[in-house]
Amino acid sequence: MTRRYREHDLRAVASLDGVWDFAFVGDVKADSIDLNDIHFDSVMPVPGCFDAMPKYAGMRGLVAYRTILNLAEEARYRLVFEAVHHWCRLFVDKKQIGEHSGGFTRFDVDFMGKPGEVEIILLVDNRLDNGCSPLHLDYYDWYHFGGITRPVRLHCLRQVWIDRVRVTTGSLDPPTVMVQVDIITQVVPAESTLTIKINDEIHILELISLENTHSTWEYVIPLKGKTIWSPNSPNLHLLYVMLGDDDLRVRFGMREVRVVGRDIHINGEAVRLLGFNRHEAHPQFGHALPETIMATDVQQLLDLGCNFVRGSHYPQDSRFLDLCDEAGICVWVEATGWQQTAQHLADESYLDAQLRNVDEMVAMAFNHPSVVMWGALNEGASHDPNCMEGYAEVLQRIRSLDNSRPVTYASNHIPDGDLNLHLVDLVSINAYPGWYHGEIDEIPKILEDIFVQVDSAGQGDKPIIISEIGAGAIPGWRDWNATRWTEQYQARLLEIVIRCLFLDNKRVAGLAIWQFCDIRTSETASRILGRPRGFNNKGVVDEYRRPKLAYGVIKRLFSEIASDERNLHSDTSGIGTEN
Ligand code: ADA
Repeated sequence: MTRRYREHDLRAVASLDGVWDFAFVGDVKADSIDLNDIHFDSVMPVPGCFDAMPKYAGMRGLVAYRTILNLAEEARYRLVFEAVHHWCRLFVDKKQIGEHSGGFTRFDVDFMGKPGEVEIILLVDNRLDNGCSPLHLDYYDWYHFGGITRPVRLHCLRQVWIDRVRVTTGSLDPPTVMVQVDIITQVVPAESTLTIKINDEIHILELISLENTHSTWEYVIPLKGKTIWSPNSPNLHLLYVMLGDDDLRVRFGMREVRVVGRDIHINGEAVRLLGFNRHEAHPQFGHALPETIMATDVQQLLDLGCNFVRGSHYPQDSRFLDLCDEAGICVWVEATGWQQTAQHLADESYLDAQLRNVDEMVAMAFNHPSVVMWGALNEGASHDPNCMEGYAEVLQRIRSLDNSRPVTYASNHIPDGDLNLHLVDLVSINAYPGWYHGEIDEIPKILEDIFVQVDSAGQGDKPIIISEIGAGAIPGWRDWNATRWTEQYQARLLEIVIRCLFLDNKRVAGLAIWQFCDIRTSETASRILGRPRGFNNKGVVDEYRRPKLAYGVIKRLFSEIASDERNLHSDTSGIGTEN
């Protein structure tokens, strides 16, 4: 797994990426499987989506992955999976050691190993079955690819190890960070020397006594002279923790994200967030995007003049967030889900899965400075009184894990009475004027009506983000009548939307166009019949990242807005200097 910095110098960590043995087992229950009967007659790349490969395209069922490890010593080993879709059960030498439900999030499983070869088998299930993967449901508007979709690593742990490090900006003036080091020890009491370095300068060096198996050590570290992170100057720093013969390096950026009236402030300055919704999907790779595609996406987002991306509708790959940290692209990271109903939120197993997904989302993305807000419950039934408890529980869970970032959800119930807007720091609205409702010349009026609704709901003092808006365009389809589905219509609609939101009036704090790239949608007839080609065609690039007509329009307009903002700043910065 290629993170953009080395996470460990002392701890032995091996990448298990490569080609594993593979078998498509079929439409059977995992409990009914005898591992000895599995015939591994195929191979599969890891990371990868088996159902994005021609041989298994479109197939759903139970599959099996196998690899052989060669362990050097007797120790506690930790298998770290960045994501498996969407359910898996793990075996070491045919002994079950763990299980995980839900794709898009990191999880780990430990086992005690002895020197020599061990066999790892993963049973993986990509079926859209509430039984084993409540968050992956067939009515969603994206194709749920399956497999070991992100990198896998094998850690060798010592008696005492660093389990997690969190870095939070304390203040910018004077610059300080708060560092929390979670430590686990197999033996108590224990003593160990803890060292914390930032950019190779030692800030903490102390002998610590560990009285409990799990403990968290907190430090406030002054960082005079250290540069801060912002979209225009994405400065990053490396924090290295050493604990006896274990270690962990994390990368962070010092910055503050605040909601101030109707604006979003980063480091005390109002920012206009301009960008897109982005699915992690590609016809050839499914959800298992190689770094090439991630880098291509970031290059194009920057080329378009974006400083913002909403990871719709699930937690994003850490490698993509690394690239956003470096590019200064602000990210809305969102828990997995789509148009949840009261029934979902009242279902204990669903809510448990959603809360666990939130826990894993925050744990994975916590230290990334590019992550400027958390989201969840995309277009859930937030107008239904029966959902209010579920909304409060999910959004409160996020806040309990991180109170340093604003929290929101994308609502498509603003005109018809959203009941949960009091729970968010900023109001996010999904609206499709000129596509699903109204005609293109009615867009300004429809948007204005939505803002009036926000005001009358008593939420007008909060920032507004248009979290989805757009139109479909079949790649390459241009026609003299330029109606819906043509590239001309999409370009024209987005021009009207962007002018209305940012050049004619400046009510909103941000925009995430729906969407960056075309994606395959769910295969159910009810979904696919409304999706030409079986794709959601609202991308401004197609699924292979080839630009449509709208690409050039957006690039021009985002650049116009940026120069407008610069002039505005230079004008205001000039105020008072003329006598
Ligand atoms: C909704 C949903 C998106 C997508 C979009 C569309 O806003 O949040 O995931 O389905 O509609 O294309 O209709």
